[in-house]
Amino acid sequence: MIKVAISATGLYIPPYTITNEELVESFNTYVARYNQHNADAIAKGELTALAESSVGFIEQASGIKQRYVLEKTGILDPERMHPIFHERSNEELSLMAEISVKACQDAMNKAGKKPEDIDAVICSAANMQRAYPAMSIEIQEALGIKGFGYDMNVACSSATFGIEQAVNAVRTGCARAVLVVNPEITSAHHAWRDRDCHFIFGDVCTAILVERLEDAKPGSWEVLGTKLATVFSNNIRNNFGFMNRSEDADPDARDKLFKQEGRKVFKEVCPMAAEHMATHLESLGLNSANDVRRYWLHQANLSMNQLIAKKLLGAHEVTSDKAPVILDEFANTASAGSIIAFHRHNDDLQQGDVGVICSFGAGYSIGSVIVHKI
Ligand code: CO8
Repeated sequence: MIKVAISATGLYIPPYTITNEELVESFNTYVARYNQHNADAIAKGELTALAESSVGFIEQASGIKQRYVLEKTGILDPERMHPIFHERSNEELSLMAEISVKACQDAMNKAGKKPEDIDAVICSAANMQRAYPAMSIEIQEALGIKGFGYDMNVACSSATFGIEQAVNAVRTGCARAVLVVNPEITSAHHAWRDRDCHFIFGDVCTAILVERLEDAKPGSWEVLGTKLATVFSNNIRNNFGFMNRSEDADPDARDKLFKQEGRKVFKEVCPMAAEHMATHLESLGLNSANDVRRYWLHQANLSMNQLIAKKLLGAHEVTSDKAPVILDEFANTASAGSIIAFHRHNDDLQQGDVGVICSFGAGYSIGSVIVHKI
């Protein structure tokens, strides 16, 4: 079997930030207007008054301080509360492909690779902009890459699941090098009017270049193993889909956007993720507390990551050196979170160091990638 490495990652950061203060001000204006508009019905007990959000709650409950977005005026407009994107013609590059190309070019430049060195593109994200043609094929064409492309979606675990497919393609000789790209335009399918979750998400795009170890530069990361797991759960769900029209469903109903039981997710996913990584490490003869230099974890909630890392390390405290945090700056970026953590925090490690990239989220789905610096 051919040995495989992650030789570079790329990151595209959208142009706008929304701070918690800006978000809460807009949300609370929406709440005040709603309550005023419905004052009679609320007084009669026919409707429940909406409650305000608060910056203090958001930071204490999640660790998120701001998020990047591709468009901010529509999100912050209390009459709209979702981004304004202009429909593009079929002749123009789609928005999802545009940000993907930028992240892929960043990864290719870092690895010193040209389009002719790459044989496949996997576009793996929590939502696709359209049904077909596959986003990956448009990205492949825009980058000038030959070979093949396909799309996949495993929500927050899309990137790690995509890495496993890329690793297998290179390992078995199907491709010399594969780009995995994760365009996460979460702002377009987020429930910005829901107090329980309006602060959670941000937009971003990450890319990962997977290639033969023998072709990778020193400083790349050999993939020692990948492990995927899924267990069905309705606790994170979005019912938007192509059947909605034929079901005569309301396209604006609350269940057609991201929805979650945050507490249940927290309680159920933390032990599953810790157990998953510990077992995966053990299968390679590695110990989760002593042999791992760094954990690049999915970025949904700061306390969640601290709890998982404490279990793995058997420690009372977890430093950002052991489990770096990027969600304060980016919020939850679905599948891209653990890849941003890896992208931002792997250069300082030494040859021989072992690390784990791990995602966990809707499905439930968990994916871990154990790597070793060459
Ligand atoms: N402001 C002020 N107070 C609030 C707010 C708010 N915004 N929201 C809730 N509260 C109040 C509640 O009313 C409650 O009050 P009371 O105690 O009086 O009833 C109190 O705060 C506590 O509420 P919660 O129990 O809901 O708060 P938690 O401490 O559990 O924190 C979190 C909520 C932050 C959501 C937390 O549960 C969490 O992060 N859980 C993990 C979630 C997670 O990991 N989800 C993964 C989803 S991501 C994924 O899989 C990708 C999906 C695809 C991408 C979709 C893109 C759009």
